Amino acid sequence: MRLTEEQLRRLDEDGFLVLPGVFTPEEVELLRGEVPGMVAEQRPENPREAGKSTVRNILSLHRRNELYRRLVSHPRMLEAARQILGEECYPQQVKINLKTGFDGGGFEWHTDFATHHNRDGVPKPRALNFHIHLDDVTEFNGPLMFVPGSHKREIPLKRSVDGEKWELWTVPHEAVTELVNELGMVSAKGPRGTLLVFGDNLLHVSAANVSPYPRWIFSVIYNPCSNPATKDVPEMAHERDRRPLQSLADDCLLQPVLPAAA
Ligand SMILES: O=C(O)CCC(=O)C(=O)O
Repeated sequence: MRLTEEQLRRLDEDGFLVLPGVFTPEEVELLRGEVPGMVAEQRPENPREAGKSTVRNILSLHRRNELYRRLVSHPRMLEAARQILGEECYPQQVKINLKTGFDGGGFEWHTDFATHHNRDGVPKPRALNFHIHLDDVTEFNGPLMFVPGSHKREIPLKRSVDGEKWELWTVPHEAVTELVNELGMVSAKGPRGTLLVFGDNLLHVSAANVSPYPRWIFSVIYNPCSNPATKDVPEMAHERDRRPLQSLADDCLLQPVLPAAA
């Protein structure tokens, strides 16, 4: 998928895009069908909500599941990422944030680059976050909220922890207040199949899910091959295979998944 000039202009100006209907109901159903089996697995790539047994996110999906391996190379995301970046990229991190009804915690105010740089040693804020709504995301189940234009500002940081133990660099509330007063906030709502694209320096947040409804969002972070991590972090946090991704066919999710050869 190629973005229009207008979409590229909005991404540059606002720092994000919300594109409904990029993935079809049939594709989303297939992707959703793979989730319960992965959530049930007991493995370090399924970190829990702080102090709870509820799984917060499921990571390294492209290494665990054939459909998600295809999804990271889907042309509706990968070609748009290459168009924006102007170069080849690798999937830095691949996950679903489950934000389970009643139990799913929020994500503090942050920019992704702060963590990518300080924790992973990524040199430049060039990575792009592509999200797909696997549930209808409404005002009730904890949508992401963006501060448009914040990616062009200098933002102070502090080190904190997300979920059980993940390092997350957040933004002090005084700085958030100033930026939100000036630039406002946009809530990234949209039905299943909506695609969000946002850059590494965009200030964002999401609240806890106090509704009964889950809020599954798939996320792949595409980082240019010329901008790899320089620190040694677990593979589920930052992919070690930094070879360029190759696009698959547009109908790749609809093709049968054959049983692995014995
Ligand atoms: O899933 C969420 O609510 C937040 C995700 C997020 O902050 C991120 O992907 O950087």
